Amino acid sequence: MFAKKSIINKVMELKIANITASRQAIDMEERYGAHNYHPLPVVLNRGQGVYVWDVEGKKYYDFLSAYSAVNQGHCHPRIVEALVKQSQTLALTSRAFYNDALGPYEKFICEYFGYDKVLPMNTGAEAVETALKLCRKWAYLKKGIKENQAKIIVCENNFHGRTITVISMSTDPDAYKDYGPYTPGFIKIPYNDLNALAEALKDENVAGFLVEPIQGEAGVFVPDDGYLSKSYELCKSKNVLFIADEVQTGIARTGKRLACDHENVKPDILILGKAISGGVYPVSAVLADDNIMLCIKPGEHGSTYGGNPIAARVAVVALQVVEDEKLADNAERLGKIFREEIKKIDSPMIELVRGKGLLNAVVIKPHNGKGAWDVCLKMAELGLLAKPTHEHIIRFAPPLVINEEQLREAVDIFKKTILSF
Ligand code: IF1
Repeated sequence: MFAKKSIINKVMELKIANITASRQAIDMEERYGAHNYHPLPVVLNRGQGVYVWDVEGKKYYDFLSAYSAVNQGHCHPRIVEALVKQSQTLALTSRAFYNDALGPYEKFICEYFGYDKVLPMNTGAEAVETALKLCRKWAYLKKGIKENQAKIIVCENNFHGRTITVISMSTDPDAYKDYGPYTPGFIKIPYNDLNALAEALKDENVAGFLVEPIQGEAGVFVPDDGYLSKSYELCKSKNVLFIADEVQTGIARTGKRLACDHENVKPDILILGKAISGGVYPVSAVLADDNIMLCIKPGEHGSTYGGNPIAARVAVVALQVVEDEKLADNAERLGKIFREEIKKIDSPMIELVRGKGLLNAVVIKPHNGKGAWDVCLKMAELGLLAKPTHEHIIRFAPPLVINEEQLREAVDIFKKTILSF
């Protein structure tokens, strides 16, 4: 009897201790960390494949994948091995010298996506900034637009990162308010509107059109079929560069290697980030052919970490894993099942489900005073992590290594949650 009692006490002690551990971690972030996020009250300490665990040892399905940076699954062994091996050999040289990892990576990624050259950076926002600079350079050196007159068309409700120039393109007050003055030279048009694009392209000073093939942050807005290919044609007819931000939609997320592949569009400038490294290291890249890329000369752009040996080795393996494990096909197949199963749930809380591959979102209609945030809290309790964007939209984006059984179990958790309100 005594033994049993002490075991129960031990378990209780452990549980309280661990809850304290969560509380401690949250309080520490609250006290010492900037308050630029409002996370779900979950403290994670382990990730493997489609699963993450919290400090209480509770296991969750991760349906955010660090905003599509962990497409290959958490801590993929082959990618981690590349990270560890290179970090114990040569971590950073700066580009003042050559290193033996960058060339092979550049060759690999250029052949993988079919471009002459790559400019390696670290974060998605840096890659977007690089693409903007490249487009402007090309405008002055090749298109003949007058100095400082180049304009770039962007879409309303875009999300391309958090730097001052990037938020100068934003139409979301949360992203730009009280950060002015803003970088000039951007024309904002409605997304998925070819007439608006054709109208904006009448301006002779337009150098480029920057677009997300699917607007992720806006709430997974999938444009009409043909929008990308027709936009591309319109740009070509006006000698304007088509620039695709595939930071979130790329690397097999939407069921193809790139979201542009659904319409056989080859962007003039391709922007990649996030899952290019499988989530183990910040890696981003800008790809273009020589007539554009060689407009930037030595000393005209760069970054301390851009193209470092660790990023180079990690990215090669992370991209190889996407091919070897056929992640695009898996995303295509399981994405269809996800949307079909969600549509079968009969609930006044589900307005609609939309997406492509395993980049999906469910629009929640508040019910009995409960909304998307409450759904996410309840799903977390039941072992499924997802987060709302723009109040009523929940994005569902699991690692692309998920299998059908795991996907169906996660859908069941969502269903149980919705029907519980
Ligand atoms: C956050 C979401 C937000 C991106 C696209 C460039 C970047 C992103 C299409 C910049 C980054 C991240 C940023 C992160 C949350 C997440 C995100 F859309 F994925 F959900 F914010 F909108 N282009 N998206 O989606 O890449 O500099 O972050 O590496 O800022 O909270 P980054």
